[in-house]
Amino acid sequence: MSLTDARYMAAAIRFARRHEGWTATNPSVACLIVADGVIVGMGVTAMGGRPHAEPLALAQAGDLARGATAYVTLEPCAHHGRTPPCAQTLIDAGIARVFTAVVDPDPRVDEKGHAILRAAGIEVERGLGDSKAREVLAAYLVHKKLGRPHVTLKLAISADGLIGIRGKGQVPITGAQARAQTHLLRARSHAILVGSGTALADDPELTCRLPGLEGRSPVRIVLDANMRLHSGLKLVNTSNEVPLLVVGPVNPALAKTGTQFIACEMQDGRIALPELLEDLGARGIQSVLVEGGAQIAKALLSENLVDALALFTSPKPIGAGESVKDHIASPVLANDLRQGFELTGAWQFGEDRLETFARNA
Ligand code: AOF
Ligand code: ZN
Repeated sequence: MSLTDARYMAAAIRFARRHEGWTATNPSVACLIVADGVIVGMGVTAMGGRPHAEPLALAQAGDLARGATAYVTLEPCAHHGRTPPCAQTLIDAGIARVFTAVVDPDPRVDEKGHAILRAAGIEVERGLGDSKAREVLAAYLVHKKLGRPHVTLKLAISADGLIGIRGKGQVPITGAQARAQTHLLRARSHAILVGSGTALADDPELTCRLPGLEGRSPVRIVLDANMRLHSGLKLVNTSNEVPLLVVGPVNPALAKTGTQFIACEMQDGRIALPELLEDLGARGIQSVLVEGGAQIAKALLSENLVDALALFTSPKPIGAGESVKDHIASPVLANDLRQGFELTGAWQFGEDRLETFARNA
């Protein structure tokens, strides 16, 4: 495999990001077909999960697929769904070489896709761009392997290491561009999770309000073991437009507004998070964006349930003039990687910096 192969695979991985979060319960996979140094076909798993990437790319390539090379971010499937297996479709189109990044852990595939290709005399190279491809496939892979959603902890941290001031509600920490990016993270997640403390103190909506993506707001989940939520909250008032799922006892006043409830198991007086995540996984929720507060963040971190971090750091301090006992310190800081996370990306949004981390495997 050459540097050029690595670059085509990198392009395929970037293309796969296009539908990330929007193909459930399928992963967003991309396929590039290259003939004589020219990309002749590009496909990404369609919204909703079908068609798969390979037939879309092959349809673009047409006859040019004969003798060409395919770069696929996930092993082509080996099972008959509504369409024949993608491995077979690649063979039928006359593809000569296939590069794949990640083995598909789906028991219907799991190296069978590779085996079908090899049996037809196709040259197969696995593992090209594996770690980058895994970032795009993270939610699918965690859900398949562990049966629970992939958990991203998102925090907006001030220059003095705080995520809020007790009793002050929503203290603006990051600017408009960073907020827009948060809305995109929401739109790409299957659920947003907060504690009732955050729901009450901040009265947030937790929807995606980016133009054109309003319809992509995922279910909002609030941990409310002590029935503290009330019908004056924006979360409750918008529950007809965007689903609200409360983890805790059924509150009849809220149930009337269309709020849904799931029972929770308790552990030492708190909602048992591993069991909750398992329940969410069983509902097909593959990814959760955790948006507060400090208590839930700490609990998830200490139970090793955080798979990725999205840390927005602002250049502005917020603690000056406030009593130190009201400072809510961030449970993690971007310049402190002792928790076993590695940097996966860094961006600047206006004055704010976003750094993303993935838990070391
Ligand atoms: C591919 N290319 O683009 C994707 C694949 O329900 P089905 O029949 O669509 O199959 C779902 C499975 O297909 C999913 O669990 C995963 O194994 C694979 N996803 N495979 O060849 C694709 N998205
Ligand atoms: Zn397929």
